[in-house]
Amino acid sequence: MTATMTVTALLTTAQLLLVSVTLSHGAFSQDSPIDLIVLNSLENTNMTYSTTIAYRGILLGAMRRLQDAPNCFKFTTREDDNYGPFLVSVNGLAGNENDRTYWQLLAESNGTTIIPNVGVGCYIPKPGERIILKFTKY
Ligand code: B12
Ligand SMILES: *[C@@H]1O[C@H](CO)[C@@H](O)[C@H](O)[C@H]1NC(C)=O
Ligand SMILES: *[C@@H]1O[C@H](CO)[C@@H](O)[C@H](O)[C@H]1NC(C)=O
Repeated sequence: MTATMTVTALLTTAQLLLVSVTLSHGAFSQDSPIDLIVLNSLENTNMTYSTTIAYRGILLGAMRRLQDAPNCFKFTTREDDNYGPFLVSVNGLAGNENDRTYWQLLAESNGTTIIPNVGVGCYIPKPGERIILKFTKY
């Protein structure tokens, strides 16, 4: 009898914990699909890749997952003391100071394109957003 009550009490506590975790974190969400467009604005070429993003995950995670998958997407970053990873090259093409070229980060949704004010290590794509890595000049 007492044993049964203890078990019931324990179970209830476990269930309460699960409910409170679910409430504070939202449901245990699955990764969502995300499109990544690599655009070379100087040569007018583009490639679209599909990958997944974790619930409120950073863009860098989706890019690493894509790089590890069997396709041709490759990128390199350089660590900046203040702002984290700076996107140096995509698919072998690197920006450089002499030509004043770089990979710009853009995000497009509902036909509107924004320029995020953080880099790939901090940006959290919204569901349904298309991420554009655009090789361009500054
Ligand atoms: C100039 C500049 C650039 C130039 C740098 C190249 C150059 N040779 O000049 C260019 C145009 C390439 C650039 C790009 C971007 N930038 Co910028 N940039 C600046 C700016 C105006 C001055 C930096 C500087 O020269 N400091 C003086 C030198 C002596 O210090 P430094 O440490 O050597 O500076 C280097 C770093 O700042 C680095 N850098 C510049 N921008 C960024 C962005 C990120 C994410 C990283 C990791 C490093 C980095 O490049 C500088 C030169 O080597 C600052 C704002 C400011 N007033 O400080 C924004 C700033 C640093 N940039 C910012 C951003 C968001 C970007 C972009 C992500 C924008 C985008 N959406 O594409 C991209 C980077 C994309 C990528 N490839 O990863 C933000 C970073 C904020 C944050 N918490 O992440 C800042 C603070 C401006 C803002 N919007 O608030 N940027
Ligand atoms: C991508 O390239 C195709 C042709 O290959 C072109 O029709 C399309 O407009 C390009 N998209 C962007 C965003 O530049
Ligand atoms: C895009 O539109 C949908 C539906 O109108 C909306 O729910 C969503 O928040 C919008 N996205 C952005 C980034 O504004």
